[in-house]
Amino acid sequence: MTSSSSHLTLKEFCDSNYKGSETYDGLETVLYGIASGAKNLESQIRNGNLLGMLGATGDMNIQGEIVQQLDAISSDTFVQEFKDSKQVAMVGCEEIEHPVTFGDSDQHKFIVLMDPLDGSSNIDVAVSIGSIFGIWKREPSTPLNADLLLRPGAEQIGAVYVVYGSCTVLVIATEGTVNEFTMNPKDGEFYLTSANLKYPDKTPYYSVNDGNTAKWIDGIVEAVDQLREGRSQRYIGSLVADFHRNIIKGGVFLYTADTKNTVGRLRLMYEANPLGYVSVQAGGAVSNGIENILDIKPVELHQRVPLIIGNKMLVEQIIETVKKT
Ligand code: P6P
Repeated sequence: MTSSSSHLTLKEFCDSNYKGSETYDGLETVLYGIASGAKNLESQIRNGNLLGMLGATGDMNIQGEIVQQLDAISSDTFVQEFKDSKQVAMVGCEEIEHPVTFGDSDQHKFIVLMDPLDGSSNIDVAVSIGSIFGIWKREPSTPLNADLLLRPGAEQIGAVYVVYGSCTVLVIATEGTVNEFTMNPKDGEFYLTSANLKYPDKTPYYSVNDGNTAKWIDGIVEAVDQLREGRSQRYIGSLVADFHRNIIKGGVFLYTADTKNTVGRLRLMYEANPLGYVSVQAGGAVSNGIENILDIKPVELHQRVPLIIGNKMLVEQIIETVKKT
């Protein structure tokens, strides 16, 4: 059995991959902040039941959703980590209506868009949830305004997600490479467990909420019927966990527009863009059914988008089927 000592730590990985890089200079501090926040949250999630931290706060967020206690805690945790990093100029967050700004010095080189806790409906039933981050660069002296947040996903320089599941994994994507780290509960350190992740050719799973069938357009009904042939349906209800299973085992996730969610349910800036960036760096694809989501010019921080993401062959198959129907 390999011990943690046989795996690179997150710091060792960052030292060997980002040191001396102009693009990634300072990124390691942002990543350490995400890892620190994830370690903190992991403990609160696992003990939430015992500490009375489950359930709602009674507040409503900008999405019109009831805010769970752990939603608020996760948002506060990562906002503080990014402020303390002194590398992040501005954060856009699912739980916060307006952008949070930290500083406009030349050192504040990054912009982060985040869903601090994805899968809220699963928090109090002991099912996997996660955190999602998209990272863009800020050139020195660029003014901190909404336009600085509203850039296409293709301009990201990195993306990160965390899954608080049977173990806690932190996955980092930068240009051309996706790397998975796993937290050792004994020392709270993240160790490299899968280097250069790529989607497998096999696609045993498809992930969709079948309960929406009556609301789909005909093309999607046909496309999902095709996916059913020779595959198993897996739907966790936490996008980030479904996404991680698909990138490891092979498959596709779709949450398209329907008669109720006419522009889709999931959010462009801090769900589709970061995970879309990871998907593409792992050899996959991401689409709204018409175009590559990473090419969309955003107009609003909390805008929603139809999402088809995963194995490239399956994403393209779904798009072609919809076009023909
Ligand atoms: P539904 C969780 O609330 C979330 O934003 C995603 O993580 C998840 O994939 C989706 O919504 C689930 O939505 O309508 O199937 O419950």
